[in-house]
Amino acid sequence: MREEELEGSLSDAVGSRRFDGVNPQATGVLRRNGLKAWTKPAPSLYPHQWSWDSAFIALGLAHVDNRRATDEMESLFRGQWSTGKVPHIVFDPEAPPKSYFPDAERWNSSALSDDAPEGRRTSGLCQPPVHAIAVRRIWQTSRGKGEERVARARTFLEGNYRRLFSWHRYLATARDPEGSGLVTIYHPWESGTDNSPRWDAVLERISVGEVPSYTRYDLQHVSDPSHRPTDSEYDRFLWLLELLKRARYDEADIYERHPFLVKDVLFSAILVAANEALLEISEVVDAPEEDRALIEAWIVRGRGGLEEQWDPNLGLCLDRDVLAGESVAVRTIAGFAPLIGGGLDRHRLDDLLGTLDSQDFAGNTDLRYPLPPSTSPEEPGFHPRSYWRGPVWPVANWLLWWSLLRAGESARAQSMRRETLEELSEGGFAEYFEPFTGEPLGSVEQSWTAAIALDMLAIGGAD
Ligand code: 2M8
Repeated sequence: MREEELEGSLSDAVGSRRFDGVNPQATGVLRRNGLKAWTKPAPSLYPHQWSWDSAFIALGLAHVDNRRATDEMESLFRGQWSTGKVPHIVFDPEAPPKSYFPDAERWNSSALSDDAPEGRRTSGLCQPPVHAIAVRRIWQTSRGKGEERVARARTFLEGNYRRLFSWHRYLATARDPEGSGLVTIYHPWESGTDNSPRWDAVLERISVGEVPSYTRYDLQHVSDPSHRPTDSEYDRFLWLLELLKRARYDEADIYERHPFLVKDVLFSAILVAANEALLEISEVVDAPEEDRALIEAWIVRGRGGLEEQWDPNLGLCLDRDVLAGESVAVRTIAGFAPLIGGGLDRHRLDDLLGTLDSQDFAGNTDLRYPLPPSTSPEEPGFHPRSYWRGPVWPVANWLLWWSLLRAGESARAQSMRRETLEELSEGGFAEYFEPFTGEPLGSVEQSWTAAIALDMLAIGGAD
């Protein structure tokens, strides 16, 4: 199904009987996590504004409160750097002290870089660019809701188009000096799948230098430390942060000497899908023809880059370790990147669906629900309770569900939607779930889990 048809089903959004209770509960989670103009990713584990969480939150809010959805995005964009980078965290100066580490002081980005925004404290990294997809959803949900609301949405699009364009241009240039179509990340935090075994080999190669002492606060907010990354992973995360600070967050400097440079296929595929959304937004705001030509070229280049990383043996797309000059052969949900990037021929689509349905992922017979674990249970680095090493993440299900819809795979998409909503009905809006038992793990009341449920419910389907 193409995005326009998907949009058609949005307007008749028939809330399904079976999941009647989910909508008010999800709305309640977003209301409780909401601050004045933006929403915390979780009640206490994440007390600041996170980039891709905010985009998913806006996508969900678009169905229940358009004004809050636009505020969410505008508030995040106030943290944008002059290079176009949208930082992965915008810090809340009013967050309780000692509630999250690394904090604004540790990043120290406004003192170290002239590119950092004025009046806002942010991290120095970025995260996958879901934002244009959310902005398009805000536009779509305003349609048919009266002239005033459409006019307000159009003004919002006009006010934010340049920000989105410069964000995507930053990714296509500073993060892809090779012109490969693939985005280079500098840190596992940029991928959003922080402790995934995708990064193990690269991290292993890095010798950790002296890291100023630190205290982790994240472990206070989960029932068991095994849900979160280990201390040794944190030492590596913090060491990479020290190196980025030494480079004063300067892109050229980082590219020259940083030990973690990886072409992230999931990030890159999200950029392709976001560029499709940006192309539609550019038409609404009547952007210059040269912008549109560039966006179209980024889409073609991005899809080409993903195809280059296809691994026929694993039936997945693989990240590329830039410094080692080789692909990272680990089976994780990131391998479905070409499905998210879209525009596939039948042959490649069938390859991916075969892998999705296999014992490696959603076809694994021991699963509580037929939903893909973040890392394949067949991988040596798999861990069913540890964060991005195996648990099922509803937000990842959303990405695959939405991509299946766009690919015209409606039966599979329906199943992904139904099973995700079943899992949430049973386990609540947890951050992630144990794949074999369905036990909720990580934070409770995770905002993006609630947000994707709202989007799935609004787009509807036969349950
Ligand atoms: C997780 O990442 C943060 C660091 O950015 C953390 O663990 O402290 C990831 O799941 C990331 O994808 C997400 O954006 C963030 C907030 O939900 O939490």
